[in-house]
Amino acid sequence: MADLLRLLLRVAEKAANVARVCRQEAPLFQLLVQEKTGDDKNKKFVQDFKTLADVVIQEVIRHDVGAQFPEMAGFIHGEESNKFENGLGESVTVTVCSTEEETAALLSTVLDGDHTAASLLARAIHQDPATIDTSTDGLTVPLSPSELGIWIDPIDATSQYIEGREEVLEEGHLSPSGLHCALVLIGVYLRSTGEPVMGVINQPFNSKDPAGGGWRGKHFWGVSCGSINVCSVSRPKDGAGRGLSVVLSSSEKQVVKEALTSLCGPDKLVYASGAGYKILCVIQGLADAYVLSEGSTFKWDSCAPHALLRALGGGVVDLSKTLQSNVGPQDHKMELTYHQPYTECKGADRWANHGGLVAYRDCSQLCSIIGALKGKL
Ligand code: 2IP
Ligand code: CA
Repeated sequence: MADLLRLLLRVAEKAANVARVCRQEAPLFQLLVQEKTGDDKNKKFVQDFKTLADVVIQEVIRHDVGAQFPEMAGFIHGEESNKFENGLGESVTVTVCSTEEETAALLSTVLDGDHTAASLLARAIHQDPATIDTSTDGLTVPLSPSELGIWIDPIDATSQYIEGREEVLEEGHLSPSGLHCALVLIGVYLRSTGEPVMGVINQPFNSKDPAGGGWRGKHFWGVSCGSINVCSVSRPKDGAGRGLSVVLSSSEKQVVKEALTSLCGPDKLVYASGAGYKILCVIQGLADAYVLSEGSTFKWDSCAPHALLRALGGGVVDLSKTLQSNVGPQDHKMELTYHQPYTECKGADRWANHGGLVAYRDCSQLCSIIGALKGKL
């Protein structure tokens, strides 16, 4: 299934391109950042353009994967539904058509006849992405498409994507908010066990071309299946004596912040936006762990980066399950899985990571964190 990895890298690059085009092309950008004001008849649509951008990206991925691997077509899930209502109250299902013109015509019905915006979006959808260096030569992945399912988060950290602040990234440093927190996440899991086995992360706004050529993206990938553990990011060096650093959501509970301050020291707690970006910080060694005590992330947020962490020898555990259990946190049963919904919940909540999570690279660090939080939540 190295073919699947190469396809996901290509399609994630196409998705990143759509995300960039929506910010770069004035007619699309205006829709993206437009405030809902007045009683415009397009009000419903206008406030939802960001959702349309998400839906379009998700459909591009679903379309391209389904076309090459038809066995996977019924098992490609995402954050968004592709049903849309336009300003006239008509319901439209957004799909990728076989030609750019047909896609433009369909998008135009959702965009209430804005042909310029529809054509720009359709062009980005049908354009082949630039070839990316994947360095996956020689990789064999012993999996077949009929065993696999996919979770897509078309744009994680949407609020940062819309706000669009441009931060200058310093090598080796985590930057808490800004466009670079927005990520395209595609995770692959085993249908039988729910284990994440492959992940692709594309960061559409990684660096700005100094010559004025716009934003350049960056991609990361990992495969973890049986004895095969390969990741495009090399395992960060263990900084013995450096102290444990933890990244948190700024809305994290005080009790968690206090317990972790006692464990790590106050200057080792850092805050960042985006669930996917926080796990990416752990993957890159910009933080040692990400702790979240709320059930505010979903399978599409964690599946892809979880696969990369597994490939590096780490993982993502269910925090509340781990705190309640008598076996050690390193027990593999504590890891998040991706195949079964919470049947007692409705809508998106069926796929929430209800127990919170801890993303880690190193098991002994996970144990210290669990020890510090035990009895506190
Ligand atoms: C969100 C996004 C948020 C995150 C939340 C995710 O996904 O990543 O930033 O909250 O958990 O579900 P926080 O930044 O506080 O960790 P989306 O942007 O796709 O809705
Ligand atoms: Ca998300």
